Amino acid sequence: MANLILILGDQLSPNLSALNDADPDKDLIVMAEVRDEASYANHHKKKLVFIFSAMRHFARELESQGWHVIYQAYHPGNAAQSLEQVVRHVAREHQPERVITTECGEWRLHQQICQWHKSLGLPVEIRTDTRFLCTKAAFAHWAEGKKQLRMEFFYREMRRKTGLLMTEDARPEGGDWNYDANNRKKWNGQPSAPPPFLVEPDDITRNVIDLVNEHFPDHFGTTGDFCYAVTADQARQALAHFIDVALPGFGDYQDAMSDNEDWLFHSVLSPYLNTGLLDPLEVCDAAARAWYSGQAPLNAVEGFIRQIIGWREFVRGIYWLLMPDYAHENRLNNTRDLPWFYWTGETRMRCMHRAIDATHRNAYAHHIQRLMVTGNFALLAGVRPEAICDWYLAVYLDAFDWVELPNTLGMVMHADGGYLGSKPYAASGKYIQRMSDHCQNCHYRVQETTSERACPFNSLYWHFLDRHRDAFAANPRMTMMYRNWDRQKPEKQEALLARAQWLLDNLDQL
Ligand code: FAD
Ligand code: DLZ
Repeated sequence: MANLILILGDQLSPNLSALNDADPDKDLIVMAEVRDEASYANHHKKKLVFIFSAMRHFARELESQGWHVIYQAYHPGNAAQSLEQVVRHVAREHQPERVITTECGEWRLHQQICQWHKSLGLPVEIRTDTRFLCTKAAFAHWAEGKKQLRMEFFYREMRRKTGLLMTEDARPEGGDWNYDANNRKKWNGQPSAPPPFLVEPDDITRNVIDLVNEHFPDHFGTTGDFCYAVTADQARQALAHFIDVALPGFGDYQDAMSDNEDWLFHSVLSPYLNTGLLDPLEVCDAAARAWYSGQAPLNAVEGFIRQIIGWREFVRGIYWLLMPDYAHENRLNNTRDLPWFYWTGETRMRCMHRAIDATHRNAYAHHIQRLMVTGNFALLAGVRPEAICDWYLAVYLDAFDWVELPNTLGMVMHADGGYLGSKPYAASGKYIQRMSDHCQNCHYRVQETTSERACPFNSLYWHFLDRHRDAFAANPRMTMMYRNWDRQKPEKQEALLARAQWLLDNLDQL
C-alpha cells in the first residue's frame, strides 16, 4: 500500500489536489461520517443529509472508477468518532507510507490535521486546495502593504486573471466593472419567480434521511421535502436550470425579498460550490456564455460572477489571512445572547419570522435575508459575534467556517473593524419596507418609531448609531446618518432611545 488519501465531506471533486498522481491500483481513499464533525455545530438536519448523501454518492462514483475506497457510514456505535481516529485505524491495518489530504476549510480542523503526523507517526502531506482561483499565499501577497483591503479591487484582479467578461483589449465588457447600481429593484410579483430545481431523493438519500432523523433528532430544522442535488451531475442540472430560468432576473431582483417566495431569482448553488460538486469557473463560464448569447443581461451576469470570483474568493482570503484571532474579534463589544426566536422563528416581526421559517424548512435563506434581516437585527441588538456566528454556521446548507465567519463576523456584525465593508450594514425598517412586502403583513408598524407597535428595527437603528457614536461618527459614509440623528428634537431622541432600551430588555418577547 502506498498512500492513504483522506477526502473530507466538502472535498467531493474528482480533480481534488489530494488525488493528483494517485494510483488506483495502490492507493487507498478514506472517507468517513463521524460524530465529531456532525456534532461540533447544531447542523441543520438537511445539511447533515446533504453532506452524508453527497459523500456516499461520491464514494460510489470513485469506486466505479476503480478506486479502493474505505468508507465509514455514521453509526453512534462506531469505534472511531473523529477523522483522526478513522485514519489511525485504517493506517494501522494497511500500513500506508503517508497520508495525503487537501487543505481543509476550517481553522479548527486544519490545526488538528497539522498535528496528525505526531499522533499517527506518519508523514501527512497537506496539499493546496486548487478549487479556488486565489490561493491563500496569493491572497496574502495581494494584501501585503495595502492600507485597506477592498473586495472591488480584488475582484478586478480576478476578472483580469480569468478573462471573464473581459474584452480582447483587457477592458471590462460594457465599459464598467460593476453594475450593482442597477441591481436594487423591489419585486412586485412580475416577472413571476422561477420554480426551484428539485431532485427526488434516491435510495441512498432516503437511507440518510432515516439515519439523521434517528440519530440527530434534536438538531435544528427538518429533513422533510429534501430536494437538493447530491451528485455532480445533478448539481450541473441545477446550474443549467438557474441559467435558463433565473439568471435573467438575478441582477434586477438580487436585493429583493418576498413574503411568499423563498428563492426568488437566486441560484441556490452555494452548497454545490462549497462541497466541490460544482467548480466556480465552470459556473461563471456558463453565466458568461448566457450574456454573450443574449440570454441574460449584463447587470445580472456581472453581478452573479462578482459574487463568485469576487466575494467568495475575497472572504476566503480574509479568513485565512486573519485566523485564528479573527474568530474572537468583537470591536463593538457586544454582549447580548442570541434571542431564542432565532431557533424557533416565533416572533411577530414578519421579516424575521419569514427568514427564520425559510431557514428552518430549507436550510437556505438568500443573501439579503441573511444580511439585512437576521444579520441586521443581530447587529442592531448587539448580539455577541460568537453567538450569531454559531447560528449561521449551524443553520445553512452551504455553511463552512471559511465562508460563514467573515460574512457574519465581518460583513454583518462589523466586529472586525471593517474588512468586509467600510461601514456597517445597519438599517431601519424602511429598508425592509423598500425591498419587500413583509411590512404589509407585520404585527408591527414600519411607519412608527416609538409606539408599542412601532417596528423594532426603527428605534434599534437609532440606538445603534447613538451607542456607537465614537466608532462611526467620523466615518464619511455615515455623516448623513449622524446628521439626521442630531437634527431630531431631544424629546424625540429620548423617546427613541427609551423604546429601543425596552426592546433590548425584552428581546425574547418580540
Ligand atoms: P446567489 O445569490 O445565487 O449568489 C451566487 C453565488 O455567489 C453563491 O452561490 C455563492 O457561492 C456566491 N456568493 C454570493 N455572496 C457571497 C458572499 N457574501 N460570500 C461568499 N460567497 C458569496 N455563503 C456561503 O456559501 N456559506 C455561508 O456559510 C454563508 N454565510 C453567510 C452568512 C451571512 C451572515 C451572510 C450575510 C452571507 C453568507 N453567505 C454565505 C453569502 C451568501 O448569502 C450565500 O452565498 C448565498 O445566499 C447563497 O445562496 P445562492 O447560492 O442562491 O447565492
Ligand atoms: C460539515 C461536515 C459534517 C456535518 N460531517 C462531516 C463528516 O462526517 N465527515 C467529513 O469528512 N466532513 C464533514 N463535514 C465537513 C467538515 O466538518 C469540515 O467542515 C470541512 O471538511 C472543512 O473543510
